[in-house]
Amino acid sequence: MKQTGVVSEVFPKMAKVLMDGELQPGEERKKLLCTYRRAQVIDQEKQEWRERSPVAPGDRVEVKVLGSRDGVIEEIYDRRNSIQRRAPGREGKILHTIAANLDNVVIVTAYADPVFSPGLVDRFLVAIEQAEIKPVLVINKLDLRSDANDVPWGLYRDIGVQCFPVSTKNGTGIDVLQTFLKHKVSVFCGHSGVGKTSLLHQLFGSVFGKVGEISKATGKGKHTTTVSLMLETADGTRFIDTPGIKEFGLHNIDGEQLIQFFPELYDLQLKHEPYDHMPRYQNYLKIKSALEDEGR
Ligand SMILES: Nc1nc2c(ncn2[C@@H]2O[C@H](COP(=O)(O)OP(=O)(O)OP(=O)(O)O)[C@@H](O)[C@H]2O)c(=O)[nH]1
Ligand SMILES: [Mg+2]
Repeated sequence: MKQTGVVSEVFPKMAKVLMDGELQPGEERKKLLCTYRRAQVIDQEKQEWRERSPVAPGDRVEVKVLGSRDGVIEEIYDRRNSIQRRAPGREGKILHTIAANLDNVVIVTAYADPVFSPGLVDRFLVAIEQAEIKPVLVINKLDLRSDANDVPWGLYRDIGVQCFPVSTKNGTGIDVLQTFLKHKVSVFCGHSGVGKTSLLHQLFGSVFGKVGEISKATGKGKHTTTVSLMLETADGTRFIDTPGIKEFGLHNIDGEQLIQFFPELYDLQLKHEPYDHMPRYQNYLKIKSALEDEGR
């Protein structure tokens, strides 16, 4: 019997699939632990850019059901969109698809602990722009702010990125974000320790997985979440928690094309107006020179 579903978790050689279907009140969605058809893995090896895994969280798949808990992924449907980076620490052209078929990519940052850093945000924004998805920026740990006029995310708000300052500790801003994400599929990404899992505990309304500490020595998180996980609320809202990432390697883009993905700079360039005074100009230059150093 063939049925369809969505990939919720990916393990080496296996994936968990949430099976489609209307649920009765109180009924749990059927989850199957699936292997892939071998041909899918071999197919991939012929491509110029190979994926680290044949499926990603959010992929729509066709499953041959083998029992009440097991199945085989027989087909992977084309993706509506995806967010991808170069797989870190791997030689060659290997891609890591963070998630697929998304309504929102939520970039999670922290006001402090670890300190708000725009480096990763700009790279994410480029990849989100490339994927034609609307970005969302969450600034968590607002309880650590003593000066209400300090708005380090202001430059993103000013270019039209939807910003949500929140605190999972005192509840600030959680309901507004929850309403915004309702009935949609959203992936939560960012550095380790910014509070992605803590935020999802609040949005999801119950606890799963682990929340980690911040290292006193480095001021960074300790990579507590190790596997991405899709959660579904009773009203059909879907969230994907992901492990914290250190870097976001852009792919499929060279130094010359980069400006197109900084819309506020690109607009000025097209009008032959100067843009080197814009707030993100230095960030743009940094990424451009990094791409050129890689020979792109
Ligand atoms: N002060 C403060 N601390 C918070 C807040 N939200 C989360 N934390 C703390 O931040 C630390 C890291 O939280 P996690 O939810 O594990 O962070 P994460 O982004 O999921 O980290 P990884 O799974 O490693 O990527 C924990 O000690 C949380 O208690 C907040 O709003 N304010
Ligand atoms: Mg986590």
